[in-house]
Amino acid sequence: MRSNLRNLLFREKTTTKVNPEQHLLEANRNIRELIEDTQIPSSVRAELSAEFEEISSISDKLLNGEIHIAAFGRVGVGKSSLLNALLDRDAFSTSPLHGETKDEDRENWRTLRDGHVVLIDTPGIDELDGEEREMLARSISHKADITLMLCEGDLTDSEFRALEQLCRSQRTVMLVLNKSDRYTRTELEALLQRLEDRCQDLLPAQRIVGASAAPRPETVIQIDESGKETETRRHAAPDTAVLRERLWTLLENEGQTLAALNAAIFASELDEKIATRIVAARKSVAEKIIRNYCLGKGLLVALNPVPVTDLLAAAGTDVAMVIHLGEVYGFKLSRREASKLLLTISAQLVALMGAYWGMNLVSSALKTASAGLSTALTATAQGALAWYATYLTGKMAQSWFSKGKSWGNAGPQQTARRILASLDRDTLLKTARQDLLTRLKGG
Ligand SMILES: Nc1nc2c(ncn2[C@@H]2O[C@H](COP(=O)(O)OP(=O)(O)O)[C@@H](O)[C@H]2O)c(=O)[nH]1
Ligand SMILES: [Mg+2]
Repeated sequence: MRSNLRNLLFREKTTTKVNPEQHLLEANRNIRELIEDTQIPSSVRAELSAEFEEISSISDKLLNGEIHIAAFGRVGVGKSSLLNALLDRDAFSTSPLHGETKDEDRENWRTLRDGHVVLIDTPGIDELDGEEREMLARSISHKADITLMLCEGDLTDSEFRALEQLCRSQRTVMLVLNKSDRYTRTELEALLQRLEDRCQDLLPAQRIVGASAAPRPETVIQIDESGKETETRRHAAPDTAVLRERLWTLLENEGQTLAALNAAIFASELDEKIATRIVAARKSVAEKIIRNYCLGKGLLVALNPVPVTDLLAAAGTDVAMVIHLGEVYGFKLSRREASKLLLTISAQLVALMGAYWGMNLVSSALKTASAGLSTALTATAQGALAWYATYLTGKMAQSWFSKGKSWGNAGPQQTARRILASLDRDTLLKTARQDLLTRLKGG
């Protein structure tokens, strides 16, 4: 563990119920565990790469003691200008035209005792449609410890919804009424009051502040002794004093606690999300594998005129499929173990579907009798049965692996019944036939 992380763990004392030290430890442990989990096969890792990237970036952020502040809001409300005003330099490009900020952009702001503060600029929310906007809001609130939601007047409906979404994510949000220079003092006070009223269920009043990031130049009229008027334009300095003061107090008092809490919330949300995604990813990879073996075995049976070879080669295919499926669930099976599992599975399937397995054998026998004469159609029908049998075998094996190499409370017989009941046999056989015919016709 790096020393700044250790400092952070033991320095902060809090009176609230949540324990940030605990959260940070937990968050970091969860994050590392997920990254290093060798149980997750590489094919599944590939499907989860975006999530893994997010985890590593938040983990790095924690280790470096970074606190992120992101500006969020409609195009042209002055997000880039406000961050520049905080930085005292023009780091982010601004424009009176729409959509200057295309991607997320970042700059270092200031240094804290045990880390530093990073400012993050984002594209405008109104250039994205509903779903994209929601995704942006979510991804920003994941990464940002403090989100500055900017507006330039009363909130529009979509601004209000975006603010609600941000606040719901349990992170720290400040609402900044920018371009205050455009209002008289009375107007400004009334506007701030209106925002406080509208947002009273979302934000405490001290989290709502006015600012002028890039006020318009002031027109100064001077009258000389002769009574002649001259008009000059005077540069107006940005006013972010209240915002700075509130932000700084927040950072000094709670900065690292916020970062730790944020990481903890992030990690637990991600944990949940990843667990579900891993289950889903394994399922879809397994399904693809099963389908491939179904086709392989179906073709083998359909094309091979010698039934004994059919069966032997087919058994070899099943062993390979079971070993392959095991890998997806993080188990390395020997051929012997795979064969043992296949014996259990086929015993169940034979018991439950005697007729079908019988038919499979009968059609194999038929094929011998009419050696060389079998039409594409009978060959396909036989292949389709082999396809279907492989599918059931694969599903049984998948169920066994997904319960950690066990049949669970249900046992193999119940499992077979459940799988059979959940599948639509006729549709699957039709799929099998089409699958095989496409391949046979295509060469
Ligand atoms: N009057 C006034 N104009 C501002 C203020 N802040 C930004 N602007 C102007 O608003 C326009 C859009 O600013 P920009 O920072 O690019 O907005 P963004 O799209 O939210 O990043 C620019 O022309 C800025 O000069 C302000 O406080 N007062
Ligand atoms: Mg911008």
